[in-house]
Amino acid sequence: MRIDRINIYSAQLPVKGGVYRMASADVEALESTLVEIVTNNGLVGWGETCPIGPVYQPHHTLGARAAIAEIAPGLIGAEIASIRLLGKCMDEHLNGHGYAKAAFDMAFLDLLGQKLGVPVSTLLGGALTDRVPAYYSLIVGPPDETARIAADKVKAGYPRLQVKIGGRDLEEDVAVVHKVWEAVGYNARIAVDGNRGLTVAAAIHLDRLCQSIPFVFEQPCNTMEEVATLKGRVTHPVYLDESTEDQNAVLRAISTSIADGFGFKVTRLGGLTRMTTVRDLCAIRSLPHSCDDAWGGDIIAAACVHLAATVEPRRMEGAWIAQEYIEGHFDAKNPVVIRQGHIAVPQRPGLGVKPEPGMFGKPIAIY
Ligand code: 0XW
Ligand code: MG
Repeated sequence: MRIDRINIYSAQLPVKGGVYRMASADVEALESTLVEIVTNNGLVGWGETCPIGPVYQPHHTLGARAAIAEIAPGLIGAEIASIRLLGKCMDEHLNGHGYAKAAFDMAFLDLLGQKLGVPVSTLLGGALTDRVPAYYSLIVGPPDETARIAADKVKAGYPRLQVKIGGRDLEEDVAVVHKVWEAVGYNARIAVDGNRGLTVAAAIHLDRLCQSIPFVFEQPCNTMEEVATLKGRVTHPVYLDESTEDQNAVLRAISTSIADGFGFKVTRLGGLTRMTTVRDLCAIRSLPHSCDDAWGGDIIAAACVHLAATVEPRRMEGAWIAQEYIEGHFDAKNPVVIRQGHIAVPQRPGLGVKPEPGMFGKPIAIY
């Protein structure tokens, strides 16, 4: 089975509700990039990459498309058999740019899964469950309203909440953490996500002013070095998200004990195949982590869920998918959906989702 043609599509994903607000940026609409690989035996595999704007991390839509243009011509004619060989082929055409390579990696696994008749979770080592927990991300907002939404989401079945803070007065951030805790208590686990927006001083103050509330503190400060200085000065466990720029950053964070857990993004780490390495490193040190992506439709959602299914449930912090913030699905027949705060793992061969034919219009590039 060889690669005959690669079609690239663009999909607009406006934010349901108008704006998704984080300390680092407000976003109103995202543009996803879809990779469709057609093989000589007629199989079709899909991949996707969708940075959440140009500021959240050093990724952006046009960057992904430029990287894809470097990589795609070199893949034509390649055999879909060894995922490692295909990864090597991509590296020989472009150094770095894992978030673009991630879309190809998804499509390779989708094709191999279809060829072998197994779901992608099997190719990633095997599912441990057929249903993974999701978590709800509460954007930076007024404390009372945020607490009300938090209570509703826990009632709807979410086992975990992520409360966004940062980019405003410390007083409001402290208030939102207290109000969410009063509203949900032990009925949900809580992560407080600073999205790089707090100074070390602000992070220490927030930690002290919320001392008795059991939450994990996600990416409070901008750099891994700033976060490292929190060790021994804050009482809450500290997780890294944006700082996990690649496998090496994760290795450094684990080996120097900077992080007590992680918010992982599949595309940022370079794709599902590379994620299996950091998943296994985390297993060695009993470190919890999520399996998310920054944004995206059903292709990315399926990728996150397949991976999440292979993580030991006691360390699984949830799969975040953008469903609550986008309208509709790429695959209306077999969508990836959150029900009672959990997501069923697709059981069909490959990723298990297929965008409706023609739904993205004409390709923006063909190789
Ligand atoms: C909640 N997320 C997974 C979605 C947005 O991309 C932000 C991100 C995070 O945890 O920072
Ligand atoms: Mg985060």
